[in-house]
Amino acid sequence: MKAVLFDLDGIITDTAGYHFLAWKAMAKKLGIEINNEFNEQLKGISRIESLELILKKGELENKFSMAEKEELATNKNEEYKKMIEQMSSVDILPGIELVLNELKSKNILLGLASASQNGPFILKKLGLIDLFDTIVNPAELSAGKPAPEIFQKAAEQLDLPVKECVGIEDAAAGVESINNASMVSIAVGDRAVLSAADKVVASTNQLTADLIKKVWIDCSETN
Ligand code: B16
Ligand code: MG
Repeated sequence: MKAVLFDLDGIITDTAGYHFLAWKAMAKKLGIEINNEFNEQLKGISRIESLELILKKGELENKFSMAEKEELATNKNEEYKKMIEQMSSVDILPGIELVLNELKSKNILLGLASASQNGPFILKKLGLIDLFDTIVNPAELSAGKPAPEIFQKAAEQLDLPVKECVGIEDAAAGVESINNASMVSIAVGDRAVLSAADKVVASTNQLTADLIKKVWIDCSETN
């Protein structure tokens, strides 16, 4: 194992609540109500795909031009950015700073494979950006999660074969993306939702360098 590729939202920090508040306010202006349960579907997918789902819920999917949709998405992002401006290292999820440093001390490369275009901004706010060897720019991808491209791109940017990497995710679409890239996958969250992963743990503080390496070894032996 030469690298570990991390998802951001739901693994390194929890921005889902802020995304939800910003989308909820935008949806309300259009007369669409969204709840927490609906928000689950927005995890891991891109900004524009999230907007499409919200418009579909309000049966407004054919009411806006592409330029108008871009404007709605940009407005949501401006609201979201005001919310995440306050983030700091206290917003790092349990055990994450420890495991990043542990992996780093073992000379394992670290990559960010997040659908969020705010990824570098958030990593700076959390004080973690210097630990990362590479960050995939999601704006350059032709297909988001569950397509394998984002995890393949992270491996490519590190000049490593996918077999030397482990991907870590909290969303079903993200686990599918890792698996589609033929990488070892570790998921954090509900086993029922994330059963496609090679290993599922309940909380980020169960992610240790030893556990990640063990999952990689076990999977490499069986393949
Ligand atoms: P932005 P991840 C994803 O991040 C979020 O889970 C998802 O809800 C969001 O729509 C997406 O980033 C895009 O975010 O609007 O900031 O570009 O889980 O892939 O780290
Ligand atoms: Mg996520």
